[in-house]
Amino acid sequence: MESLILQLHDISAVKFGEFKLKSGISSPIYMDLRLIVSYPSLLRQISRGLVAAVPSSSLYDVICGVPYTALPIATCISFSSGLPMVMRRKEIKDYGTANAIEGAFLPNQTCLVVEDLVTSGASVIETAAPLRAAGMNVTDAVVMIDREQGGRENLAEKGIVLHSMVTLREMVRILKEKERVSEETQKMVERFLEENQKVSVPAPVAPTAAGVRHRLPYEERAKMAMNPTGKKLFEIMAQKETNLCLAADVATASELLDLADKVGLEICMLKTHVDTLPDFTPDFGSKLRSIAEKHNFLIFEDRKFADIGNTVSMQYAGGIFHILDWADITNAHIISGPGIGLSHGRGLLLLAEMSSLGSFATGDYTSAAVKIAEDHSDFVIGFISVNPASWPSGPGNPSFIHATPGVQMVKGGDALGQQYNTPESVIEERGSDVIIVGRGIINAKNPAEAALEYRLQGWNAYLVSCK
Ligand code: S5P
Repeated sequence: MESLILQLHDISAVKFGEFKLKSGISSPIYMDLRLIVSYPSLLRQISRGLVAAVPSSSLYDVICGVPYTALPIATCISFSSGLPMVMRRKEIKDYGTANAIEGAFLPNQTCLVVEDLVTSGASVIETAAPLRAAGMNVTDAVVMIDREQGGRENLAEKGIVLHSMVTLREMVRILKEKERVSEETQKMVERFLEENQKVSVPAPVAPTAAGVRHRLPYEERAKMAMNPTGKKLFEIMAQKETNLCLAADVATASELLDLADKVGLEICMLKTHVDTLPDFTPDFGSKLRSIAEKHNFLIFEDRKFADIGNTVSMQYAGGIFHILDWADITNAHIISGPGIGLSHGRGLLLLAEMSSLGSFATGDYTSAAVKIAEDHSDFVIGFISVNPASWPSGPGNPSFIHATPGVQMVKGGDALGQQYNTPESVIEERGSDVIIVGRGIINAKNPAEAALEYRLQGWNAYLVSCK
């Protein structure tokens, strides 16, 4: 460590004088670690030191350097440790396929944030946000120099543990010991650190191109919706104060009708998989419709159409289930292109993303769903999405609704790749509008009580995100 600090001093990466920091405070010491790119041996030593500063590098699936100074450091760590790296873009263009996070990663992977220097921790927090929005867990950050000015505490508040190679105080002590700075300078730095123990994190600037928009109230969006069913859904949500959709994946039609009546008050929409009901009879649709009218919710048959337009039209209107007769909303994959041919005056949700592990509905595929929706806004009312805040355009056009499955009170998953996020995360961080909850409600001891709890959580998250 001593030799590293002396080398940093040799290349003038540590300067003494009067400097204005990013956080606005003026400091008697300044570190310019951008210089280290010109000194490969230093870069190597720093990378090794950072790896040694975390409890175990095997705890992480990927690493991400805070742009820009820590990018080469993270690259070196990745190269020497074999840990894959992802990159956070600082600017996101509002077109094309630009992602906030570049590189290959999977949701729920744990990402270690790498930084050169921490004062308030704001830069680490700024980098953790899009990583988290992309579905990764960010629990730790490692930094070369901790200025000990509140960064550790600010990061802890955001659930991030800070590991550091050296503190600023320690660094100055070594420089004094090796007669690189005077006692007077050392004292000045120590006094400055005493007086500036807590530098607060500046208030976040609302993301523009990507990230969560400032959410318009559902009633405003009802006025913008092109499709009458989309409009009605927004109106019901505003009137009933609920953004909860029940995924009524129970074993029989009779159980489903019973459950629909019990939780009807709490929901804006009830989602069915009608082809799973062994006791389906032709009057199922009219029975469900009368419960839907009694409690004022919409019916969404989760049919996930995926064939050519002609076949889909037959599957939609005909067959055993006659979905067109009783469902307000259905959904479709975009795999077969825009000609799915469902234009019978109901509402359609496009599957832009899926909640299951390893889903291929990402990146360009998701962007293509957005394009098709824009071109067919008379019938498309929105998307099944998982993290619209991370899309290049963010959640986009407010007349479209985002409905998100994979919701439970705690993060996790099932044995077959389903992945769960909390109502708060789905609405506030991921920018969605509707939480779709299945087993979280139907497997509860008292589904009506559970539905009430999900409704309150989803609604509170919506109110927070409107502010
Ligand atoms: O990507 C998706 C899309 C859908 S519509 N992931 C999903 O889980 N769904 C549906 O949401 C799924 O078919 C199921 O009906 C519901 C989630 O149920 P849960 O029991 O896991 O909450």
